[in-house]
Amino acid sequence: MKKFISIISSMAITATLSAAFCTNAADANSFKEPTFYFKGVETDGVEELLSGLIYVNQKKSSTIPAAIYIKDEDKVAGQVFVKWASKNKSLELKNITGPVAKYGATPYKEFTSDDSMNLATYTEINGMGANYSSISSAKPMAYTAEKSDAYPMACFDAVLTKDAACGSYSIDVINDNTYFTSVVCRPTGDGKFKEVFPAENSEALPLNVSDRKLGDLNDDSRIDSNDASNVLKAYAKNSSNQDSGLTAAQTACADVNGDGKIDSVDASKILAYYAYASTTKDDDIISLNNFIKGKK
Ligand SMILES: [Ca+2]
Ligand SMILES: [Ca+2]
Repeated sequence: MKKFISIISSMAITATLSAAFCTNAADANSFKEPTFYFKGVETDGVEELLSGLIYVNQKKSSTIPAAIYIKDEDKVAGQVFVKWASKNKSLELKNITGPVAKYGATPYKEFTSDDSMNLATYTEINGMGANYSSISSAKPMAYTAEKSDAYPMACFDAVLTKDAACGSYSIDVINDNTYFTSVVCRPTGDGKFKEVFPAENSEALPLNVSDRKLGDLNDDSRIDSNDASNVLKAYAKNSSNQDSGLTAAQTACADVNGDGKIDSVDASKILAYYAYASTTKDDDIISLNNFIKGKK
């Protein structure tokens, strides 16, 4: 009889454990998948527009400092393998470093120096990779600050070659063959883990490259109603399925808020800026981009 009771109670324990496991498994499936994104760093000739798009005036600069970040709201990452590339060979990825020297720390406490994660450059695909892999990863890596993206995972330069054409470029998180991006997650803490491949949900870094100032479509060094009217003409043509009539350099500089569209919003921003600049002392005039971003 004693033995019977003992079997019953062990069955009850088993039932309780499997119920607990099911709850955890459901949580594991409902977590927010980690994603990656980039930020460009502003320098002379390199501007981050309102949308996050990077505008490059290639007369002033051909080097765009950039960094890649992980967004991991559920704190599930035990190991991170991220790879990114520029498909256009006229935008070369170079000079990868960890974030410590530039930003003071890494996203994860387990990594304290720029040598403590694996960083790689893959010239054959014009790509790069960072690997945060803790040897004992029975639990998620701990953040250095409050959020996973308080510090970048890696820093690098995107460099335009001398013959780079004006136009749109992009740096993408990739998941091709051996160049895979994955995050090994440990959401339950019970030794079970899950691997996800967040390349498709991650945000690319779009860049527009031109040989002139943002918004200066006719390249006369002034941003005024002529530029606004050129934007409106292009918008009207695009709306009726005609060629915009703009060159690649003009197209790149016409999308002044960087949302991927050339439309009346861009024209009205240019006109508002023209009005502002006409009534402001020369020394006090801020850039069109800062004006659009509301910095005064
Ligand atoms: Ca102009
Ligand atoms: Ca726009």
